[in-house]
Amino acid sequence: MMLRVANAYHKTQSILACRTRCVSSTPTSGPAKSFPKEHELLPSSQSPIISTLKFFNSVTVDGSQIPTYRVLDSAGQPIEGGSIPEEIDESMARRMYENMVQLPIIDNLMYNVQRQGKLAFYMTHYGEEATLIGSAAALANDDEVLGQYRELGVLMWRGFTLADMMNSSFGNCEDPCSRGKQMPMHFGSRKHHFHMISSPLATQIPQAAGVAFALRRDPHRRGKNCAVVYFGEGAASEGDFHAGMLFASTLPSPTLFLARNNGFAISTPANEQYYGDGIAARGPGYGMHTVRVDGNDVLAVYNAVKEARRLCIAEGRGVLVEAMTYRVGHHSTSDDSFAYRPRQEVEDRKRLDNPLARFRSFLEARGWWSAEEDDALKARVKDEVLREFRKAEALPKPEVRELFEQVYGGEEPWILKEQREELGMLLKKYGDAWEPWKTELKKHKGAGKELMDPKP
Ligand SMILES: Cc1ncc(C[n+]2csc(CCOP(=O)(O)OP(=O)(O)O)c2C)c(N)n1
Ligand SMILES: [Mg+2]
Repeated sequence: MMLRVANAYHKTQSILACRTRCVSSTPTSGPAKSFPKEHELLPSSQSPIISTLKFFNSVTVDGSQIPTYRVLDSAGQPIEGGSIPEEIDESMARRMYENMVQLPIIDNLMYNVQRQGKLAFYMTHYGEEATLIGSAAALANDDEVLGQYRELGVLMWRGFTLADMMNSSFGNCEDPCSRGKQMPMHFGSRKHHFHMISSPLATQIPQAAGVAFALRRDPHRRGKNCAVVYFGEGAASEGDFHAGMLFASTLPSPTLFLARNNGFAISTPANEQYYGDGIAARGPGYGMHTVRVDGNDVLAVYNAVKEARRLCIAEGRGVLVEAMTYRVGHHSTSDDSFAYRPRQEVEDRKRLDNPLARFRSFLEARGWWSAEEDDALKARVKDEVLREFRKAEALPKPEVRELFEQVYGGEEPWILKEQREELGMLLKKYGDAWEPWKTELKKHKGAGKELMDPKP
């Protein structure tokens, strides 16, 4: 199927289908015939004049739903006309599949250990592997990514290791993201051009438009990079979504908006988040090139994001991709989704439209993968995940002083200096005397001594 990026393509068509008659409605101060042709239209638009009263409520010509772009069918075979990107050769395809397989193995372990009380929090990626890896593979590794919280696969594609991921999840002294200052899943890595995740939903969306604007102003990165913002269909109900879209389309800035429409915002189903045709329908409202893609088809996601990125950078403005997928897991470890959706629905989705199974069939049909390799990969990744988990679990928490460091850029504000001194004083007074603090301090590298007796 041809990849078609729409930008309000019905804008003129359904209206033009009516009998049209152009008149000048622009207030004139002189004879109408002296106005140039474009002034024969409504002020500020090229809209033709019609005499039939007609409302519209769709961005397609015939009022149908926005189509979904696909390359592979649900059995992993290319559909008629489906184009396999040239650069997806055996080694690239295997790399993509291996990255996809890694995610549920990490998820299984982390979900279970959280349940055993070893971790504060975790969010799984089940069902969204193709959206994450297909998009990550289509970007340049130095495009700026602003994620929501379910995009670990994108960061790992760029070289963030299992050890990094585990250390960050435990917030231990090797945590490369925030040294324990952030919640688990709130990754960030300057090295990998992946901005720190924030908990308040959708704040990353206008921030991405701003990051993209800065890219456009930078002579070294203008025309080379874009900012990519991932968000859920639930987050798209926030005002910040609209602010970001408007910013990127009017100022404008090369922002690639990637909506992961996984059907749920915690317990609220997608159809209660919007009344229109999903998130894609909003793109043309902001004058943005838009495409809806099958988010469980890794090759379709790859093609769509690659083309979206090209358009975004070539035109220096926002582009919207809506990836249709399904959140197979619970929202997070704080959720039990069977309280609001039938277990059978999840089982059916896993069986009928499984992104991993689809891509594996594709690989096997080409002789690029085998059952033996699959078993070996899964066993190897499982061992690695467990090994890195055990190492990270055994490491102490960061030195207490680190709580105050790397919070703001530039010079340390006086308020942090005061707070650090106050904490040092309190630790000195109660650190050895009060049992809860005594126990807690022992978990930290240096047991808080560096604050109690700071070096001058
Ligand atoms: C401003 C704000 N409101 C509410 C929340 C609580 N909250 C966290 S995640 C979430 C659902 C988000 O759903 P969606 O954007 O679809 O992402 P998904 O979890 O499906 O990936 C909500 C309501 C929040 N973090 N921030
Ligand atoms: Mg969602």
